[in-house]
Amino acid sequence: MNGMLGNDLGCSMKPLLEALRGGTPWPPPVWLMRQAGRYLPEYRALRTKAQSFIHFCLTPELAIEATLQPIRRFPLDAAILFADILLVPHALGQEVAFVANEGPKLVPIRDAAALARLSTASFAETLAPVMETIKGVRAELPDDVALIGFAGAPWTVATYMIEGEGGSDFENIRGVAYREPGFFAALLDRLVEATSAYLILQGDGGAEALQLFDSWAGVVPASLFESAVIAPTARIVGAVRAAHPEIPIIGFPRGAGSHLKTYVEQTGVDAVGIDFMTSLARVRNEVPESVALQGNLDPVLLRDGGAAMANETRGILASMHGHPFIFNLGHGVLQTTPPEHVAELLNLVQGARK
Ligand code: 1CP
Repeated sequence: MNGMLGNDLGCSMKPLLEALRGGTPWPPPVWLMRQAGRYLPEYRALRTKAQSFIHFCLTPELAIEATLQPIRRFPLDAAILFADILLVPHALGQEVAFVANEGPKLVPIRDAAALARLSTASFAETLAPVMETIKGVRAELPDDVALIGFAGAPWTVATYMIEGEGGSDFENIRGVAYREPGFFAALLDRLVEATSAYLILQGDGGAEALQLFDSWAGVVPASLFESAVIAPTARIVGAVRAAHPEIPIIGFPRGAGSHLKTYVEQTGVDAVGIDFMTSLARVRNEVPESVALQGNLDPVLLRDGGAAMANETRGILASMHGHPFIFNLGHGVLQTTPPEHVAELLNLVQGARK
């Protein structure tokens, strides 16, 4: 969509949606990946009310509150649904647990028999509370704050499903992807279908933009990037757009590096999240003028605050003025981040000169 349209409608449209539609509101809209979570004391207090992390995500009263906590504290332009990418394997019947201080643990799926045991029979029912959360958040959000829904992209979700945990070296998934292409393609197919259905439900519930997190796109072997990242993402974008043509889709292929341009061209995403290893100014020259860019302050700079954060923030703003842009981090907020640094960052971004 063209930038003029976004600018003309700017006064009535939420700034995040204006940028996602190709407009260039300035100062740019800003939100932060992982803006809810353990760096906030009020989150840590709320978290003690649920016996497990999955229960927490699937209890609308708690998930609504967790989604709204950063919005109450900071003048952000978007809320992101409080949930997790691993709710999809959970809803397909894979055993998923979150172990305190260790992260996710799953009973791994590495062959066709294990894959065949997954089922969509109770998928929509299991995830129905997420739709209640979306409705509840929408009812409470200020008029100019947009609600972003999300899911993990198939490759990234498959890494957890096959490895059985986070923080691995990805040797199992790479081995399986090369050695058993039929099984691997079948797993990605299941995930394309489930993820499309889940995102469509989020759109039905009232999500105003959707982000696909491909956090581990950086470890995909080059010869598999097309089949493991681009094609599944393009299918999801197509399915979601057919159901909800009005909802913009943000892709975040973290670590995609030299594949980024192809990713944008071939998946059809409306916007792309840029990691902190990649130069925004360079990507700006490579992608169509209508594709919004989102990113890419190093979360370490937010943790540390001060002059280094201010300098880098000014550089990012200078390089993106005049292009559809959403200020964000290059990955999620670190747990050790002092909340005051978020306020400091928002002051810098929102004080940017017109
Ligand atoms: O006990 C706790 O509080 C658990 C910590 C936690 C939180 C707060 C996890 C476990 N997930 C979440 C919420 C979450 N996860 C959100 C909503 C909050 C927000 O963004 O404000 C979102 C968008 C996610 C997405 C997510 N989960 C991603 C993609 C983003 C990224 O960081 O790359 C990934 C990879 C996960 C898996 C996951 N869930 C939780 C952990 C500790 C992990 C990562 C494990 C690993 O490093 O491999």
